[in-house]
Amino acid sequence: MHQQSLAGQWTFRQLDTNEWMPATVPGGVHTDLLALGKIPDPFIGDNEKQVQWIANADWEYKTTFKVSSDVLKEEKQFLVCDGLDTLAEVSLNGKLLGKTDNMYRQWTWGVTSAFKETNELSIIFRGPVAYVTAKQKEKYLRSPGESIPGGGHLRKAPCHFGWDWGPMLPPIGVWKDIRIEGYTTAKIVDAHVRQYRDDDGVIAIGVDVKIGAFTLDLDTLSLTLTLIAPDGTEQTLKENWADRKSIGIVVDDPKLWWPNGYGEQNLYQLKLTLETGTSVLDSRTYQIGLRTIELKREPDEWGESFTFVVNGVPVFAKGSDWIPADAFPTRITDTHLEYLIKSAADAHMNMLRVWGGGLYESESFYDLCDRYGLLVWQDFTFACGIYPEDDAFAENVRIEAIENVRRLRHRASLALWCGNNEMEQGWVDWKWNDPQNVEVQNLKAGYDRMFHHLLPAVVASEDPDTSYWPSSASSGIPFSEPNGMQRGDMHYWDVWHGRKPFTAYRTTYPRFMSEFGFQALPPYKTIQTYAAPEDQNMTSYIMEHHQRSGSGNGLMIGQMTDTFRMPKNFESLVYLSMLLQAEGIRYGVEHWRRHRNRVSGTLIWQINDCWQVASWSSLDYFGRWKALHYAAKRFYAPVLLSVEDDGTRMAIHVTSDLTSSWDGLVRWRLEDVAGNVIISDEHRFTADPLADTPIQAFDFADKVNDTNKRKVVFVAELWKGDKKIETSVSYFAPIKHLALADPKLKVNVSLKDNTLTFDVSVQSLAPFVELALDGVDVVFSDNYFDVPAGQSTKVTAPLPKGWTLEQVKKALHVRSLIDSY
Ligand code: BMA
Repeated sequence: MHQQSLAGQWTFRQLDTNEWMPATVPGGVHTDLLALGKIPDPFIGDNEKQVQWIANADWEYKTTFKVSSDVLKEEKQFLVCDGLDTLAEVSLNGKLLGKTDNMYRQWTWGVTSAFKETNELSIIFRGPVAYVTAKQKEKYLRSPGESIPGGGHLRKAPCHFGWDWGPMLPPIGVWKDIRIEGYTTAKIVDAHVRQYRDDDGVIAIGVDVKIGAFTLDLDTLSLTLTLIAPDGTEQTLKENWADRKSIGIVVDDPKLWWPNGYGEQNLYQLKLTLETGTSVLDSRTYQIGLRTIELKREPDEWGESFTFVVNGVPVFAKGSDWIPADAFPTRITDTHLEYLIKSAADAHMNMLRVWGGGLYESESFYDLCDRYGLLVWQDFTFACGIYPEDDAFAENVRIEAIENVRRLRHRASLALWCGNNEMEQGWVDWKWNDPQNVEVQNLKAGYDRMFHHLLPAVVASEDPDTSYWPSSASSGIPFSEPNGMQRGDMHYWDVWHGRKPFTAYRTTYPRFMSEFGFQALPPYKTIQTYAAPEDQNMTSYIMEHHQRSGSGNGLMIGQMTDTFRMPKNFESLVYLSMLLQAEGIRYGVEHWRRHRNRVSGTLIWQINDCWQVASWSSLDYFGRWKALHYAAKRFYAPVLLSVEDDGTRMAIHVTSDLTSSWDGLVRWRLEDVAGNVIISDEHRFTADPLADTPIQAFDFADKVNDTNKRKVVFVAELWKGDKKIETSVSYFAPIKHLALADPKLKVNVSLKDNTLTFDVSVQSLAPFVELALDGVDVVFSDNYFDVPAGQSTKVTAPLPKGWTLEQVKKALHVRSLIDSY
């Protein structure tokens, strides 16, 4: 077989104009126009509004090419488009090959004998907004309020039409690789890699193969399976194709793959080759991990469990929900993806939910999840709206599902297939259902068919080794209490959308919390990229344009004044918004981890952004860590110290995700903000594996009263040997009422082997110490941390490239809570 990529420099024009302009493929109209300086950057200010016409217009992309002799020598040639976004008409040398209507499908056309010396490939793209607007007039489909209506008519990422964190900029273009493939005799049509194990720990890999043959005599075909172990050792097996439809190999000395925090991410490379004699006809490669993943749902005293069990170990899922990392997907580089996924792993996350309003992600994404040990909960790409119910739509989705399940089912990281985002809740809880309306009832029947029959059937036949879940959130029983606490997963939005205080988290005991969140502004450096100085005000037109969740900025301010004092300026407000988010989510996660026998995981809405915006993300569009991401690194630690504070009562807990018991020491003090100790003690303990261990509980009612409660704090420290691992500070009064004094922050910076150490010490309590370097982004080992009176904390960071220690000292900025007012 031979391939020839057609990616690279093309030309494009707005249809029916004569101005052909240079284009990049894969790419899209917006990014091509932007590169030419024809449109302003839609992410800055409100430029988004000026470019709305683009997705209403039609566009044509064109390339001319010669076919390589290697490809031409093959018996058959195919044009393969891995992704066309979305309504495309593809013509080769003036002849229409076909029309497309699904960005998630791969489109292939036989083009044997269609080539000339020089060939012209043209792809016309119809404006997606014009299309859905017309369709919406024919048949109304409910869509999310923050989006261009009618997106559900098109198999295109729902969030492309806008979301409550995303711009309305539907991309258009060739968004994945495009190439000519040539084959002779036969090709591999499908290969299903599966794992088999017996009770003695013997693991075998089996591959079920489907061959597409152009020649009837298949006796000469052979299949070779090569398995390369993590240490590079190879095992090979060659079989005559005529004898078998599958090929299998017993793995010598198997090395298991584990999620982050539970063991190594051992990965095997598997290569499948189809040959005749000595010539290779086709081949495929797969990265796999040896593991079992089971979604355990068993009746218990609270209802039914919802626990991911990996290699027999019940895992508390710690993670986030993932959205597309750029509103223009072809701009996402592998380097940036790795940075984001490594950031997730660095914060001790072990699961990402690829949310249904976005994409089936790229191969690079899943490669990275495999390597960093992040389990993937994969939604099918449907979210928050109503979709057509006709047969043609269902068939389009069926093919899309088969293709994507086949593409991803071998992945070590793949933990779950899920039907959609929040659509069952829509039908049950959000008044979508209207029993009187026949049209609506047909659409509901369409939902039932799609998510309770069609998609589970695809998963059962194409990937029987992975569980299917109908919707997030769901109880697993169709249309029955989809967002309850007895069974299934839960999305909890009473905090934020429902305006409840963070303490409401402690009233919920989900079996698995797959979404909950609170917004923050992005870091000030990021705001500066979209808001001019005169717009840097929370309720300015531009700041509200970069806020898509209703009155979100007001919500942040409301909750901010419950917790903190009025900030003295805009930069302080940005800092407080990030602290508020970090505090709120910490409060929830610590509670749910303390109840890990009942709650089996928490996924924070959301880890990333697709442009610069106020949102629930912990990493902003540029990947900058908000205070929440640093907090996640602490509250998702394998051994968590937490204090359940309730008035004058303080209960110390240690929650462990380790598989063996852990000996440690807790030191605690009741002291004032200046460090005068009222009472202190220490306690040795053994934390049980995979459990919460209550350590000690106190009621300080006799020591803390209305006169001193704004000065007294409870400090708990977690120690292992002579190493202080974590410090937790709890309060008896709202933080805004604390009688803080200037902490006299001192930072000593030193450098060794390209690692900077910041030794932060204080005289009196400094909550939420923030370190920052002017002019450069660095990820510190910790940030936005508390330093109790008289204490010091060491934080490290890599030395920025080309920087000296002196430069770092000059560029360093430090602040703590008292500096915000
Ligand atoms: C959930 C998500 C998203 C949304 C988020 C915040 O509903 O599934 O649709 O962005 O809440 O509102």
